[in-house]
Amino acid sequence: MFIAITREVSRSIIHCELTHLARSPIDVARARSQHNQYESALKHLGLAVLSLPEAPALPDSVFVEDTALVLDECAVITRPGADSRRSETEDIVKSLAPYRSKLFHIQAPARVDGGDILQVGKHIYVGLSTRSDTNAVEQMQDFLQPFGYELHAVIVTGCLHLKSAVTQVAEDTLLINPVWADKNNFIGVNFIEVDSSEPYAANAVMIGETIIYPTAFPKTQKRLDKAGIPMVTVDADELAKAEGAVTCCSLIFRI
Ligand code: CIR
Repeated sequence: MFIAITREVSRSIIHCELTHLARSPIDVARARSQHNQYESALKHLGLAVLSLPEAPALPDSVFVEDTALVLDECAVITRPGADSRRSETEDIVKSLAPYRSKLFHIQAPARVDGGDILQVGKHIYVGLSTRSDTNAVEQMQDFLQPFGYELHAVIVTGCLHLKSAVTQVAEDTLLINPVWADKNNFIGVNFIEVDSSEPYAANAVMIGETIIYPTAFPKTQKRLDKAGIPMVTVDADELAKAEGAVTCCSLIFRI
């Protein structure tokens, strides 16, 4: 059985961090409604959803993915790259404690956001972005090597996180924007490229054989349909104004 940890959209999301996007007004009620739709999609796909209460003082706290990497054997609590997001991990540590007895913590001054961590089987790819650094990759390598994981640093350019550029959409297939991350980094996989007019289209949440995918990218969606990837679509454009995509809004793991 799988569980998804989510967190209600903060009323202060209008003060979110932005790196590659210009600030535009965010309708909190609409963002919450889209977030509910996302949680419903998770439940529809058979996940238990542990929905944490809103954190009014933490604008970006809906993006729980950035706070941890949860594997079958253990979890790594990140040290988010943006100062304003550091304390988001506190409630996540408490929420994960019942599910994982072994929690590793990234130590300062290393920084890493979960959005930069892509697990494909025993390969763990970590984006070197404005939020994540090689020190964090080295720490994760030390934590996770004993469990048989292999860490790979991947240079990311033009977007916030590695998972803005590439995510897994089938056991052996990655959805990628090759302008933001080089395909040569990834071992033993096939690729579906995003339509070049939809650069933000590479972010999908894979649950079993199905993906949760935003409605905003019809051309790339056609490519996924053609490849036979089953999907549930959600509207996520209000959350996208905060530079968040669909993977960002949950921490999914086996219980
Ligand atoms: C930030 O800049 O940190 C947030 N506004 C967006 C984080 C999105 N998270 C993700 O892609 N994993």
